[in-house]
Amino acid sequence: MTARRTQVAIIGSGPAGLLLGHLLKAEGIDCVLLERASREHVESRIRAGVLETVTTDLMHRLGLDERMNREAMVEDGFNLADGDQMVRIDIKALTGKTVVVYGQTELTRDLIAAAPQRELEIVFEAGDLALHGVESAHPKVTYTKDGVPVTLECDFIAGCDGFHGPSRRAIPASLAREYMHEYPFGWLGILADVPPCHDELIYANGPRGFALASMRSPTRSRYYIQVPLTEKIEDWPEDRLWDELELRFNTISQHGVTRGPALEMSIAPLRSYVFETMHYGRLFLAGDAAHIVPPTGAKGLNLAASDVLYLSDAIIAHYKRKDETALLGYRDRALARIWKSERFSWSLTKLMHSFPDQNAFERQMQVAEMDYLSRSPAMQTAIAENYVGLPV
Ligand code: RFL
Ligand code: PHB
Repeated sequence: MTARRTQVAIIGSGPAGLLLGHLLKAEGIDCVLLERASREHVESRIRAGVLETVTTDLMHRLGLDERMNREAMVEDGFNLADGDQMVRIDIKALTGKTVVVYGQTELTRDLIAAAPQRELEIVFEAGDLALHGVESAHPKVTYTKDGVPVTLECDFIAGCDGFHGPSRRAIPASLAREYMHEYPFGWLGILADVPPCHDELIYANGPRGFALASMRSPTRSRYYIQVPLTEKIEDWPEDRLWDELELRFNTISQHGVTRGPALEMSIAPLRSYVFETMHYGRLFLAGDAAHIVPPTGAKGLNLAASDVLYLSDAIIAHYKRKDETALLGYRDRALARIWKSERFSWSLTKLMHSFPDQNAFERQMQVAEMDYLSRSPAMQTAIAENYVGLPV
């Protein structure tokens, strides 16, 4: 048995944990990241692609933006299509802001690569992790590393361990409230080294369901289509997916779909979820550990970034100024932004997908909303300001 001590034990090395670790370390606060998966696994997960200013600003603040500045694609707008009708949302003209396309995979790699020089310790393959005494002033995390049991004593635990991690379960059910909304479909994604079909993202609805044309670079495309939850990846040979994407995008895109071998294909279910409370004793939750949004609107990673901005501010105030106000206010500050992102992601999901039990009236509501949107600068502005990210 090994015993160790740190100031902040951070569980999970996804974007939330990695950003938090770097932000605390930059202020001289001691922390250790504990990650169940291997470094290779964490660095190869394909997830988010669109970053708001809150996320890119954190990378600038950390001085870890060099590759991002070079490689990220700045997006001035995106498109919402229904059948052959396409509306461009000019986010730059409407809000003065932009978003960037830079994969979560790349962001994660940059944060992991910078850890040794910043003396940020990441323990990969930390097994059997458990939280203890989170309600006390002396919480602990136990885990095993290479078969050796380790006890890590700390002042605070940051639960950044995603939707399936153990942190949330350390909060007594009697003190928490869960809100869950599940959608009757998932997204099947494909990543391929082919040029994107359009210069900006297209979220497309139609009789065959939702599809998204996204990208990672001028030579790498990311596409998704809506699939029933019963479908498996084996049901989708690559050619079947490319045929479907051609049907959806060839008539509305600038360049048409280019086919190529898949680098990755996966299916993700869509859900909306909020766990209130994000704070119990010395445990604070951030990112997907506390909330999930459906990916329509690209909010998940960016919400993890705003949580971490608030939480790091609060922990820094505790250590530097003995000021507890921000720690006590963390939950409410984070939830105010989370609920607004939940609302936006839910409403865009409802507008852009074909629901299996949708009746003719509900379909007409989508048609009317798209028609209104196409003519109303006010509604386009409302969508644009949510898409670029609400103020932090
Ligand atoms: P993560 O990334 O899930 O990281 C949690 C980490 O905790 C580890 N862990 C444990 N570690 C130790 N012990 C345990 N027992 C553990 N259990 C779990 C896990 O291995 C993992 O490394 O959560 P985090 O950091 O909160 O980050 C959240 C984001 O990853 C997520 O919100 C986004 O990927 C969501 N998302 C998108 N967000 C955007 O902002 N823009 C997008 O364009 C976007 N597209 C997407 C998405 C998510 C998708 N999927 C696959 C769900 C597209 C897709 C398809
Ligand atoms: C992506 O490129 O993976 C992506 C983009 C926008 C979304 C979701 C995912 O809304």
